[in-house]
Amino acid sequence: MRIGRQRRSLGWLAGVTGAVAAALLVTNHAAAQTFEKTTPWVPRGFSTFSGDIDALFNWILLITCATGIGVFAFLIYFLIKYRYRPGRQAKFTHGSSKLELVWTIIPTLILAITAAVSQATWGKIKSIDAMPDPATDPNVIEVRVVARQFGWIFWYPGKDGKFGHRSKSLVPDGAQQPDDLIGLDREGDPAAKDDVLLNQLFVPVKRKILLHVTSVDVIHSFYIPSMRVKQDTMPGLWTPVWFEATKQSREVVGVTTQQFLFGDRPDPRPFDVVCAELCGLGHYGMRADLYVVTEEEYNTYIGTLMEEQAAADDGF
Ligand SMILES: [Cu+2]
Repeated sequence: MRIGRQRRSLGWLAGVTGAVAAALLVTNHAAAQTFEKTTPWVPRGFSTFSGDIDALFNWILLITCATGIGVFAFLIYFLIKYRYRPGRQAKFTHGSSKLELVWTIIPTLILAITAAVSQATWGKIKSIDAMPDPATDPNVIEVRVVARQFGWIFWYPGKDGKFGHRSKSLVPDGAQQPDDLIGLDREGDPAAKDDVLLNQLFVPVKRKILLHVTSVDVIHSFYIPSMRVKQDTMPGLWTPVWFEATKQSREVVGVTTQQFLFGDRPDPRPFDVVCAELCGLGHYGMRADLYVVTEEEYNTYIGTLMEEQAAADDGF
């Protein structure tokens, strides 16, 4: 009789948990639809793999929400059921092997499915095979990203396609200029002469962009929310990360009234680049802009900068 009542209560709890989780799933989906997103929790994604990441995000969110609701429902149930009552005696139990099996097998299955699903997405983005290779694919654009307290330097290789040499010994005390901050050897290495250093990232739409990220001081995290790209930047290590934007930033974020960048048309507004690792007092302001532009605009703008840099009189 008592067991029967307990089972019914547990059945109820499981039912309520399932219903709340299902309601969450529907609400999540509806909110996403309303804002034309694949998940309502982060900005809209515009890289080739953002949909995969969001699907994974939604799946993990559903599981963790259902688990959280279930755990709290049980907690409240036990709090009420076993509250203090005069004369009630504690009962010793050896536990239940059946119950232990159930709560071991179910999470194992959930974790195994999550691992299998995320492995497929991970492999598509992070595996060696998935990494774009500029040596075999000339369409890949390679840019280096250097993080520092508190800003970003985007380093383009120049017309020769080669990144110049850099040395710690070329970094003066209190360095402020990008060249100094990364210790670029403009005078000693011909490959460095035409390298272009910017504090904004320009890339053409629908091209594979291979970034190598590093830091000159502490650990930062290079994050482009709209591209679903996030990578820790480690001092002394170049870490590859890539993305391919599916839309120009002007199509998504619009344009400004200025005509500074491309002369004949209004400047696009950029996507955000931020630091996602608490890295010091100025962390909040450690951001940059990502302009995703047409192939032609990219070639004109970056090409001009590279030529200007190559022709620049270095003054020595
Ligand atoms: Cu940072």
